[in-house]
Order: sequence, then structure tokens, then C-alpha cells
Amino acid sequence: MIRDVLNVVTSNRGKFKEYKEKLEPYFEEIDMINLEYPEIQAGTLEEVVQYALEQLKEHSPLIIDDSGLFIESLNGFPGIYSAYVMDTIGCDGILSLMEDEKDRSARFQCVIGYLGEEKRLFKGVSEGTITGEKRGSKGFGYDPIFLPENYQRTYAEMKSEEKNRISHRGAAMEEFLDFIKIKDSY
Ligand code: ITT
Repeated sequence: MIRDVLNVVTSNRGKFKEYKEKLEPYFEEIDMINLEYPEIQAGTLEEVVQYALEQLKEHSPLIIDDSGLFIESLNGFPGIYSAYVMDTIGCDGILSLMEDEKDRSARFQCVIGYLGEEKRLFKGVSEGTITGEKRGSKGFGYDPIFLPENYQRTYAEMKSEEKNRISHRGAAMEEFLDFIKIKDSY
């Protein structure tokens, strides 16, 4: 079944492109609402999403997305601070922090918050490693320094369809799609 509208509330065009591409077959219209919504300083992505959903009811049916890069040897940094770290030291800063570091394992996490007929959270994770240098010009954010497990190319060296097939956001979107398909089959 095809639903009518879904609003994706984000200030990040790269994220929106990934949503639009994967969810397009299931909605008549997918709109980006470019809004800076209040993000509380919380311990987890889930807490940030729960709180933000409450402030956005007027835009329902909607999804929001809070994501982060968690680097093992940095005890999970930048994690929930990923946006701030990107705006300040960026990929180059992360590479400097990791200079000479042998353990380069890292994971991306994405939490989707959905507010429609119900409020639901969906989570996706992708495992990988931090490269020694930036590679690729596609994607956004930390994509040039993240090499997903079992792949030889960074996310920034992949087209968004391919990234969507294996990424944290792609996995969270699959969960979301499973949910709406079950709802729509009632
Ligand atoms: P919102 O308006 O949707 O909050 P944002 O860019 O602030 O947009 P997040 O807080 O979720 O989004 O993201 C934290 C940081 O992690 C931010 O700098 C993103 O660019 C980066 N990021 C999120 N998802 C990513 C992905 O799939 N690949 C690379 N970087 C990503």
C-alpha cells in the first residue's frame, strides 16, 4: 500500500536524500522540513529523539533521525556529540586524534523517531573502521573516513543506493518499513 505524505524533519540534506531514495516507493510525497529542533543534552540517541518528537507534533506524520559515530579507541567519542565535533574539528580532527592508533574500529548508529498513528523508535547500526585518510566525495559528514565492514570503499566512495543497502540508516529504515507494512496490512 502507498501512504500519502511523510515529513522528514532535518537540517541535513545528505540525510534527506537517503530517506527520499529508499522510502519513495512507499509514499506519494516525501518532504524535507528544514527545522533546527531542540536537542537535549542526553546520554543516548534514543533520549534525544524521544524528547524532540514531543516538540514536533504539528508536523506529523513525520520522522526525525539522530545519528552518531562511535569510535572504540576513543571510548565512543564523538558519539552523541558527533554534530558538534563535525562542526568544530571535522574529519581531519578525528584523523589527527587517531594518528598512530592501531585499533581503528568504529560504529555508526542511527535512531529514527516516527510520529504517526503511533510514536515509535527504530535503530540501525553499521560496523567498520576509520581510514587513515579521507577518501571519496559522495555522501556527507563522516562518510569519507568510514570504511564499512567487508567493503574496500568508504561510504563517500559509494552511491547513496549502495550506502543505503548496508548502512545504519538503511537498517533503521528497513525496520521502519517493516512497521508500516504490518500496520497497512491490518
Ligand atoms: P539533523 O538536523 O537531522 O539533526 P545533523 O547533521 O545535526 O542533522 P545528527 O545530529 O544526527 O544530524 O548527526 C550528527 C553528525 O553525524 C552530523 O555531523 C552528521 O553529518 C554526521 N552523520 C550522521 N549520519 C551520518 C552518515 O550516515 N554518514 C556520515 N556522517 C553522518
